[in-house]
Amino acid sequence: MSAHIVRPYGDTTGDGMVQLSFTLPLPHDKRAEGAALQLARRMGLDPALLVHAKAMGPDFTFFVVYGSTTHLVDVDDVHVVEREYPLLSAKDANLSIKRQLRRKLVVVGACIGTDAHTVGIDAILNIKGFAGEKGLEYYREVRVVNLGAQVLVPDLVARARAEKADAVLVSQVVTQKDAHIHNTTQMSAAFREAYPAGQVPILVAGGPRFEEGSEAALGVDRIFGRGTTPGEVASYLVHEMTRRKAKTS
Ligand code: B12
Repeated sequence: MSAHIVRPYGDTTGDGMVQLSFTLPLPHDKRAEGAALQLARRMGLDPALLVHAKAMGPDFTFFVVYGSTTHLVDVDDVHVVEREYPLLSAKDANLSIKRQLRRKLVVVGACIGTDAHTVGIDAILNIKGFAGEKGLEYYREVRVVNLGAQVLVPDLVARARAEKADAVLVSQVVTQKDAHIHNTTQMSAAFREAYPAGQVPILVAGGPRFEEGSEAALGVDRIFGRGTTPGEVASYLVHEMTRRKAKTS
């Protein structure tokens, strides 16, 4: 096997073992267990072992299946989105903002829609920060307006205008029925409608389950995913601010 072709690993290197969990809309019985194994085999697990099955009410069953996948991954075929801007210290980010804007950079943040998961956006914005890095409130040249949870898009747009926001940061953690996609698309469309072309604030969406590289489809400038740190976001904002300034001057 070439070094660039890999398989998952359980007991022995290359044995292909993976664990998978899912729910079927069937009452828990032998037929449901057979259906779970059939699905696992069709997904490329062979042999597939049913290691857990539990009734979830009278009509559904939750399964855990362990098995060897027949699929391989070619690592040379994996495409990664690389960060295209340098990571700045808080001091350098502040200096750059001061030199270019001669005022504070205004950042408005919120969890939009019905989403009440504020821990992620707070990790980026609150002075306390995340993973040993201080949040944007710590940056002397950044003014943060954190609107908290369950903010409606029209309210976010109105507040962004009132605060003269340079950047709008929204968080979406709940992905049920693609809520994160619908809410973000609705948000970006509302900003494009409310602002003249070329004057829309920097639009940033973040959350653990956004697809990398889906900025264009969502109408935002940048997406940040799992494990993002405040320094990465501050560095991006400075980068994008600089790019926009260069374009207009
Ligand atoms: C804490 C929590 C809650 C708390 C939230 C408290 C709060 N004030 O935030 C409470 C108890 C309220 C809650 C409620 C619910 N929750 Co909840 N919750 C969680 C939990 C356990 C942790 C989330 C978290 O805080 N992570 C830590 C932060 C730091 O990580 P993060 O959000 O990913 O943020 C990082 C990055 O994504 C990124 N980021 C995030 N946002 C942004 C924004 C910007 C601009 C940027 C740059 C970066 C960025 O940076 C952050 C730092 O790296 C997760 C499960 C899990 N382990 O993830 C479930 C989870 C998110 N919840 C879930 C669900 C279903 C719910 C409820 C619907 C449950 C219910 N039936 O009532 C409700 C919904 C409430 C609502 N209206 O939104 C599901 C979502 C499933 C899905 N597919 O959508 C999860 C995944 C649990 C699960 N496995 O089922 N929840």
